[in-house]
Amino acid sequence: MPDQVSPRRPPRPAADSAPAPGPGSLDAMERAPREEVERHQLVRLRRTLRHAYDHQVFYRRKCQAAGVTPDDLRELADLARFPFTTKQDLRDAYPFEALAVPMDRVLRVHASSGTTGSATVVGYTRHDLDVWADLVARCIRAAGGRPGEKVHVAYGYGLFTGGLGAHYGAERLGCTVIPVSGGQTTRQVRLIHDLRPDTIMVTPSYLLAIADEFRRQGLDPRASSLRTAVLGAEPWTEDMRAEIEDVFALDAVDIYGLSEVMGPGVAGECAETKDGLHVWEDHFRPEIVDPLGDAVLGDGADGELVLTTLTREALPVVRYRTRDLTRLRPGTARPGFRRMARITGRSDDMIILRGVNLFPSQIEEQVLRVPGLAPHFQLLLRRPARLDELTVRVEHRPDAGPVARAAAGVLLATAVREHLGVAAEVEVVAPGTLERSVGKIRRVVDERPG
Ligand code: DLL
Repeated sequence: MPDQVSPRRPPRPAADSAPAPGPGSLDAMERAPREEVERHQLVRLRRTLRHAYDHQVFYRRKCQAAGVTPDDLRELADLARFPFTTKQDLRDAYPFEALAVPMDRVLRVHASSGTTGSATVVGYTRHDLDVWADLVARCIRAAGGRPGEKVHVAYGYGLFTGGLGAHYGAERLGCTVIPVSGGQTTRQVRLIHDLRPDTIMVTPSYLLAIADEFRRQGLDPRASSLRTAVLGAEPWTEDMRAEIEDVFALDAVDIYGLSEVMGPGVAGECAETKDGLHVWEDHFRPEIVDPLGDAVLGDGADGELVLTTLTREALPVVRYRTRDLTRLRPGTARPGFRRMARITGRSDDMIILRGVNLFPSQIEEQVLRVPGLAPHFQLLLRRPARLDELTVRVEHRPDAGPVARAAAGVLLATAVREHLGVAAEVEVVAPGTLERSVGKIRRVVDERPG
């Protein structure tokens, strides 16, 4: 069955070298200078504030309490005077209270999983679905995908926005979609082998599980047809990018989004620079604020990402507190849009261990730097006596012998202590011991009482 295609494949044409405007070339806003993007933002922001104020009862009440009306927005900086929207606001509006259009204009709903509380429902008009497809198409094209290619979608289909969001974006770009959804890993590998997709859209953790399954079936992932992976929905690191690119011989790029604001496609990374995600600022206005307060921090500062939608009809959100931690930098491959650094984690994923703040992504970085360790790990939090204890349970690579395994455990514990400032127990376990996720991975198992 193995067909040894060379992993070195001819480069695709650059997106902006396409001769005429069309699905394969950059659209006008992707080429626009910063001033033009901001001019659009101001017009669209005024419209959004008016729409939210007039049609979302909860947001109007918040504005009234803060003493502002949409007319108070004269320039973009005035946005800082408006109240935030929180996850709790949307929960309180469950299921449909936050909708700003009559239900008969809502063509689809999605919902967040509700793992950190009750679910929130989001709705889309035809126009919202159109914009969403355009923006995911932008992300796939920025990642290297081109019209006429095949895209394997292994994000879950259903209320989760990953599967259908990726699906319609790939179609919009003019690709052939293979709508597999998550799970049934044996079949994922069979389909990749037989249908020969160019691009895969999946969570990074599940792509690693797919790589394991390739090897289990005696297939070399590097010999697969895949050239691009568009990965998101959970935090991942530069070291993980290097691992995935090496395992599959492809370009792995980041895609970001959240259901409350749209779904995947709020921001996407460009394959030619791989330097963070350009926020599609013709449709979203990002800000960085103090995660513990309300102050807006300048570009370049680390903080919580706050997003305002600029074109959504069914569910406009003004200054939504994402809890995702990142920073903003000027654009590179798309100079009119700012870039966000890859998300280090969510403020609510942060582990506070004996006073030290820690994100699972920081452990991931250390794990991937230790020879002999596989990128499969779990963090166990326990409180056997009065103090919290952290155990990193991590798989060794199949080819690591007993000496390498023992050394790897010691190396990881030392690296975690030296780089992150916490003492952690390390348990090195056999390949395949830890449960694989088929969607978003849960890294932390919290066994502390209460
Ligand atoms: O995860 C949408 C999505 C699907 C994005 C597929 C990308 C690809 P939610 O289920 O609402 O929506 O979860 C949103 O996931 O606030 C982040 O904490 C996290 N997240 C999403 N993309 C990334 C990423 C989708 N590229 C939450 N890096 C967000 C890190 C991400 N975290």
